[in-house]
Amino acid sequence: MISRPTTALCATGALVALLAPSGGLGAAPNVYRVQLDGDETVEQVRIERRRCKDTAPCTRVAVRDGSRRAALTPISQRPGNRYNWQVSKVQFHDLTADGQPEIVWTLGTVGGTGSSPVRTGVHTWDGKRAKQIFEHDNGKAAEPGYARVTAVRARVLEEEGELPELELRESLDTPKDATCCPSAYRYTRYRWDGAQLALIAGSKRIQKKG
Ligand SMILES: [Ca+2]
Repeated sequence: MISRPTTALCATGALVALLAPSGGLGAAPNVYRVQLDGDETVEQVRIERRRCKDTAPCTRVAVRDGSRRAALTPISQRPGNRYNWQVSKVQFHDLTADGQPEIVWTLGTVGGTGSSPVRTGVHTWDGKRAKQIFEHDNGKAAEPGYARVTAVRARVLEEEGELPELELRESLDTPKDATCCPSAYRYTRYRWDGAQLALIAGSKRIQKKG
């Protein structure tokens, strides 16, 4: 069982820091140069801005590999919601243990609050096409005793000799809680099973805040 980030996680973080993102979208970089498939060409993972009627930018994650381009994430939340997405975080971790990193992304709602939709996903890129191996939407099935699920944080736990694990932390609110300050967190962990990042049996735990 992995309970905390290790030295290996630090090494991965250093790799991403060397990718020298350029440009800017507010404070966030809009282009990461990263080797995703192991061939000679280094890919670009871009946070692309798209037209929308919101006052803040609507953005998506896309890959450029030579002449190939692929959008990984949507702009609109329709048909489920009338809102639009904004990329809030992009991370690179080798979750499938094939020696090449995957793209771990988190989307927030444009102009959203703490209770607005958040989506977390993971894509692989093999040089020809993207394949989504994980998706999670917040707001699903609050535990008994809690009214709602709000914020989500994703991080990757790595340990020498083990498959990395994607850990999600969701906020569990009671009716009295402001969305800033949940009463508890729900943790779940996911691991590559050869086809997708699957929920690790028994990994769910509820941690009440003291
Ligand atoms: Ca490449």
